[in-house]
Amino acid sequence: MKLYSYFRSSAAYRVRIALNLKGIAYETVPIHLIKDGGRHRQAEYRAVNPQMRVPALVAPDGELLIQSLAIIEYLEEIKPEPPLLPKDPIARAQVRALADIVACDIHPMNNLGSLRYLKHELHQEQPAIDAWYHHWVIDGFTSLESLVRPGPYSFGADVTLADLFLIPQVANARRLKVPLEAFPKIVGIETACLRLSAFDRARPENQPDAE
Ligand SMILES: N[C@@H](CCC(=O)N[C@@H](CS)C(=O)NCC(=O)O)C(=O)O
Repeated sequence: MKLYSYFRSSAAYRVRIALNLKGIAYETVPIHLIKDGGRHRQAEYRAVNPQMRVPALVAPDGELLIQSLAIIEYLEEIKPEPPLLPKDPIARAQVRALADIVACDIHPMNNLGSLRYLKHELHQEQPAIDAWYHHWVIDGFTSLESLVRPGPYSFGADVTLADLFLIPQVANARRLKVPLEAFPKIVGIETACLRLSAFDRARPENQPDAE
């Protein structure tokens, strides 16, 4: 498989963890989100993914898949082991809810395009943009800190979809210097996950395009 990725993209990081956990070999195609005004916005990548975002995955039959959750669900369907969701329907919905807090409520507020809009179209200064970023991470993490199960992972003894979404968001929060002292459970989950090779190999600093 071929993964269009950027080392710092938390959405691509989710997919990298899933590919590693499932033991699926893949080739990284780096798309630099900053250089040349963002290479994801240039015609060559727009022809690949009209949404002009990463990640995008080329499946073995050549079909292109976009959106990290859709890609991860595809990987789960073609390679169910190890499972990323529990068997019980209620538990599955609860795990998905944890992942959705990151995917739907934190990340869209803070992704590159949203922050660029605040800066270039709404003419906000960097301190205001940083405050916006911190606000949405703290808001989401406050909910997650109450909702996660006794560890070591977000939903208990097994790694789930919830961890694939949480750990990349924590990495971004650290990079943007969001204080994490109020979130000891989340930090504990991060420590447990990063001990696993599948998570460690997916980290931004371990990518071929890392700077
Ligand atoms: N919901 C999408 C989000 C994808 C996304 O926003 N990716 C970011 C990098 S983490 C991106 O490509 N941003 C480019 C931009 O906003 O211009 C997913 O889960 O795949």
